[in-house]
Amino acid sequence: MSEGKVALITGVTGQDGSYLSELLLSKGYAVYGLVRRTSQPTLGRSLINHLSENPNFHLINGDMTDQASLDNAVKEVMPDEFYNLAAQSFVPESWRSPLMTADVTGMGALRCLEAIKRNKPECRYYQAGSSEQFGEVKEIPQTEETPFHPRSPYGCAKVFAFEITRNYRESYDLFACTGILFNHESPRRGLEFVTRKITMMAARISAGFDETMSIGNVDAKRDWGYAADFVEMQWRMLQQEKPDDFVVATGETHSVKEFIDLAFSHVGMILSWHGEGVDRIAKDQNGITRVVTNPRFFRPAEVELLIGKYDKAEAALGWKPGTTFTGLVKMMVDSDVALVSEAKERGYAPPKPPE
Ligand code: NAP
Ligand code: G4F
Repeated sequence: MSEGKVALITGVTGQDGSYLSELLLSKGYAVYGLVRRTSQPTLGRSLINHLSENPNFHLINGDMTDQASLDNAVKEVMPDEFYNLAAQSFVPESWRSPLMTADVTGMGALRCLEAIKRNKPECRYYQAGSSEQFGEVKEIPQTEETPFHPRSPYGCAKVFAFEITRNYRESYDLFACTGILFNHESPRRGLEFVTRKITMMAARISAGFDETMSIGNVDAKRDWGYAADFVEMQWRMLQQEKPDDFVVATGETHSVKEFIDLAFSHVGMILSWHGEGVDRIAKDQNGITRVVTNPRFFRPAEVELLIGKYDKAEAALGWKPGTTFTGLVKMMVDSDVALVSEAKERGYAPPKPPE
């Protein structure tokens, strides 16, 4: 059914881009990934290194901030489907670099839509929306009908991208959809995000590379799913008869503290928590402090609670999440334990989350 289709993916070097490329290649697509030029070869490309020998996988140069490069990419590739996954996607960075975030994450979506409108209007477009659009949530759980109240420049940029995608659908009859995706994680998640930071630090601490982990707000709650499950829904959204927007979530919420407890217990450390606020710490069963709170990781405005309802996705597209919270945490810890032990055996330093 998908045989012979051509897909263009922005953000191909990221977590979702790598899983989506694998999925589309397995369905017989020719996949073109947009990459930005860097002065040095970057390790960031490593998530797609394993695809480089696949004759159906190609890279094309371009940048989300440059309309001409997106126009050229569409003209050259003439895609049947365009997945816009590129973004400045780290929420704290969006307060440090709000204009760049608005440009890449918000205006970038508009540039993609313009490139399609001008060069291949029948191309189907997927926009990577975010549960950060809900921010200070107006109802629990959040659905496609829940009003937005973003809490960061990143969230604001994603709201703009969502609205302009809907507007281009309504104005120009483009087949353009947004998936409002809740947090999704994997062993390929960037080390700066809290889940991967926790799993890598649990692995490093258990192997003796570090003694403690510094953390921010452990009371924040997220609806965490598995990235490989979620990219399946990105593809399904472009296979439906009419374009529409969907929440993609697991329907469960867990705190950062729960994630830490589970990850550390998986490497044999049973934590007990002491103190409040910035004095909060966690000790292991031997009385050694393993987690300390660092105000540096608190945000100017927090999203305290996210939990999504994926009923529409299940009813219309038959999608539901396949991986449990516990399964996800253990998968990520096991992967980082393997990475750390390989580094130890071969005598090099394992990767460390940014401080
Ligand atoms: P990610 O790992 O941070 O990947 C972001 C991608 O965007 C990278 O490939 C990056 O390329 C690319 N990019 C950044 N700036 C660019 C620019 N100026 N021009 C071209 N490419 C640029 O993100 P992810 O977790 O895979 O998420 C994919 C998308 O879903 C993002 O839009 C994110 O905001 C959204 N989202 C993610 C989640 C989640 O929980 N993961 C939830 C909701 C929505 P480089 O390698 O060159 O940096
Ligand atoms: O892992 P996070 O940085 O992800 P966040 O902010 O929820 O954003 C991710 O999910 C969004 C979907 O809702 C995406 F759109 C976005 O691109 C990104 O993928 O933080 C999760 C929570 C926050 O409440 C944060 O305050 O963890 C809390 N946290 C506590 N300590 C920490 C830390 N976050 C990070 N990154 N580092 C900490 O030390």
